[in-house]
Amino acid sequence: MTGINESIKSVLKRSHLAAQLSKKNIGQEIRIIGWVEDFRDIGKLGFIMLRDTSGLVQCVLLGKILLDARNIPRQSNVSISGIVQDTKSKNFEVELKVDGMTVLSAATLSLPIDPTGRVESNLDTRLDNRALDLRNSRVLNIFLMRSGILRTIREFFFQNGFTEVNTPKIIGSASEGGSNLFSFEYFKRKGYLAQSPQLYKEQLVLSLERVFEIGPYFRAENSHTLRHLNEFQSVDLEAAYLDYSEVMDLIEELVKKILTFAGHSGKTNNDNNHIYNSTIFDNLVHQPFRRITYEECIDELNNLGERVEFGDDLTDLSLKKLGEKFDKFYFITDWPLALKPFYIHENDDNPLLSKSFDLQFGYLELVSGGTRQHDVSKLKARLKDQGLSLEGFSNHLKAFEWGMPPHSGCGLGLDRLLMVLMGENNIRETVLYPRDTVRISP
Ligand code: AMO
Repeated sequence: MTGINESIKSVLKRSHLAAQLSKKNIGQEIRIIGWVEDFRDIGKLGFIMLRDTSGLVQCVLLGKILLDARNIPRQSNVSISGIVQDTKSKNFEVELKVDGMTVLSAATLSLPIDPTGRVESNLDTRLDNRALDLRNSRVLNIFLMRSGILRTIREFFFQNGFTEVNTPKIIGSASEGGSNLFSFEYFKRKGYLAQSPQLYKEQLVLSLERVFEIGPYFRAENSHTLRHLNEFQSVDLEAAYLDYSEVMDLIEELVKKILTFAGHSGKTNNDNNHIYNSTIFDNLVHQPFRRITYEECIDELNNLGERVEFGDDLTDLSLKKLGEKFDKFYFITDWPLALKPFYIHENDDNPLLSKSFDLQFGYLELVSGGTRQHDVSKLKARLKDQGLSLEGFSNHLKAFEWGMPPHSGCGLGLDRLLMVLMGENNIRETVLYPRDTVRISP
């Protein structure tokens, strides 16, 4: 850093993160930097609980430093030096006997939420103050886990010969059909926010064969549920020469890799405030996910007293019942073609069915995908059947006349997967700055 004198420069250089301290460090002079989570004053002695992204350190204060500490508001950002010593505390392996302390940035005295969670705030207030909310270790852990999962997903795709791509989110016509498109004025014409990268990822298979994209979907749906957002992140894959059952194999392997990562990453910080429940998930890594056809689901639902006919979409209630019956991860395969978007391939033996699947976790749909229609005349017929204009899709359709390989793919809702893994029942908990029908800021 330029323009900063040596002493300031040195207080910005931490020697350790909280979670790195152990008995091995006893007797060493170290420096840690973080925020004051708590301060306990018992007269001649005081304790600061200092938090950084890795966890907590107990800091012991005496004399002049203790007097100074009395004026530091909680959540202030401070740099502390001291000697590591043994501790009587049950919660820590060691503690820090402080010999120097610099307030890098003081917090205001009245904060809008209490990041320790001792004073509870409702979700809306927490989201209105999200940056501060992330100082709560339970909340922070969701996003540390999310970042680790993203790395795991990328590694998986690279190991399997996929190329990462970024497709435009400002587009000139619908990617999924339907009406749930956000539109806006784009230099005197209409622009839309992409509902998914569906058309682009299929076109890219023409030359790249295997692509994946991790990016936002925008859906102008007026849904008010715990599992829908208007902007969410999806992990999309598209691969030449695979059919939908092989895509199911891939996605099953990916989910198991994520479970293995989450199980191993265990506690992401040192204060036990971790909410990934490995006891639920560890066993699932060794079992195949069940694959149940749509028609079997219909039979099952009728057995359970629901009146559902072939061709009906599965309602929330039906999915809840199936979720109770099948539990955890399972695929629902071979949906009626009429329920699926225009780009899904029909079943070779029964044109009323499709080569498609959803991956469920209980009632919650996590992934949707299938074998794609790559015969351009059939694709055109499907677009017409669904009332979509061929002109709007002309750019897309021409790629299918240039030797498009047969291909399959799917999209996985990342925020929903995080909900499942972290035991959250509201998708807003797993997104830093969620966008729903009423929330557009911060
Ligand atoms: P679909 O529309 O099913 O498929 O979306 C894929 C996955 O995204 C998640 N998801 C959502 N998450 C949060 N809020 C929402 N409003 C929301 N809607 C969907 C779900 C879902 O399974 N193009 C296809 C994918 C493909 O076939 O490749 C598609 O968009 O977890």
